[in-house]
Amino acid sequence: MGSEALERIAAAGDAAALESLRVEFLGKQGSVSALLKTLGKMTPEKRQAEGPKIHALRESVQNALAERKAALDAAALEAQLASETLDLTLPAPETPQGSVHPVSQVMDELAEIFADMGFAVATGPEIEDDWHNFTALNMPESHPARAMHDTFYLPDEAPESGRMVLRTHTSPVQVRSMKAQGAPIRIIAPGRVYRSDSDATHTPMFHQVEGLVIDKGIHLGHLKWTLETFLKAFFEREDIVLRLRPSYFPFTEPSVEVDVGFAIEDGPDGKGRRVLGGSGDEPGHGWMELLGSGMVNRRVIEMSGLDPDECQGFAFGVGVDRLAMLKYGMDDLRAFFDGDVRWLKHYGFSAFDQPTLSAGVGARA
Ligand code: 2NL
Repeated sequence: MGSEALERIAAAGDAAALESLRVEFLGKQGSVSALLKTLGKMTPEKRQAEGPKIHALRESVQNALAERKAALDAAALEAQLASETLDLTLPAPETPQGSVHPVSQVMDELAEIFADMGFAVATGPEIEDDWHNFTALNMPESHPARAMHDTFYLPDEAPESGRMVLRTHTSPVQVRSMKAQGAPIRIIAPGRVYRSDSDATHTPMFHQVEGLVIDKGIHLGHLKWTLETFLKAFFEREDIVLRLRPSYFPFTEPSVEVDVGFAIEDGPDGKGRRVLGGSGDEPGHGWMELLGSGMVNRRVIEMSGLDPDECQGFAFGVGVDRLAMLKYGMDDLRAFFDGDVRWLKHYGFSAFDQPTLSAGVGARA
């Protein structure tokens, strides 16, 4: 049986054939295994005579299998090398390119503009406790403004530490900054916020940036200058005109809504387009509501551990997605979160886009 087995192993055409031979000879039911089992039933004399031959047979079959496997592997590698040629003169295959998302781009621009005015970027948790998201902002349990926030509440697992929510604004980040660092403060808090709201102009997750300044003697004039300087730098136009309207937020007093003047210009499709700039009071112009702001309510300063007779401040909040739409001309908010790369390309975002405001605030004429 020995030489026939070795010949068949040497002739095995591929790895599968070789494996079935291994099973045939050395497997549990294999013929060589069967021979080995007969040793147990032999007389000691016979075993002494037959044992070495049977063991030698097993060894030669094992060696033949290993040898054939090495030869087949080498042949396979040889064939692969022969078939794979590399033409270094061909152009490299195109790799799919991602892009900077407009929301990221705008957040980078905001950080750069406000950095020029001495603001740091602050971040905080998106899952907040009820106190930081509402109570510290002068919105106690029964406050009607809470209902306006369409809050996502988390399952009430530890009621003693208060309900947890997906933050409805980035204000809690600023509350945490006031508590942690005290006055003076100059920060912006950009990030994701969540409200249970979904239609053409509202997504349940959206992006907000809030700003907070706390120091001695801060007044509405500082607020107006800061917002005007920011909007001129962001929209890259010197003719941005602001209109401040009295409003109400529980966390600011007084509260002001900020409108920006716009003109109607002919778009590429012949339709009228709103273009920010100029006074909204001119004929054919109008005012667009852009952001909310105000002087930080003294109750909020107090609850954040500061003395409202020592320091004052202003705060503002604006939607980042909306800023992106106004600057880059997208008209449907929902497309922001569809993840379609063609949409990014359509609006001209490339992987190598950088914030374009490196000239700095006030560097333009
Ligand atoms: C809006 C209005 C606003 C604030 C946000 C704020 C934060 C603290 C204290 C006081 Cl810690 N105020 N934030 C103030 C006024 C308006 O957002 O309509 N945003 C889209």
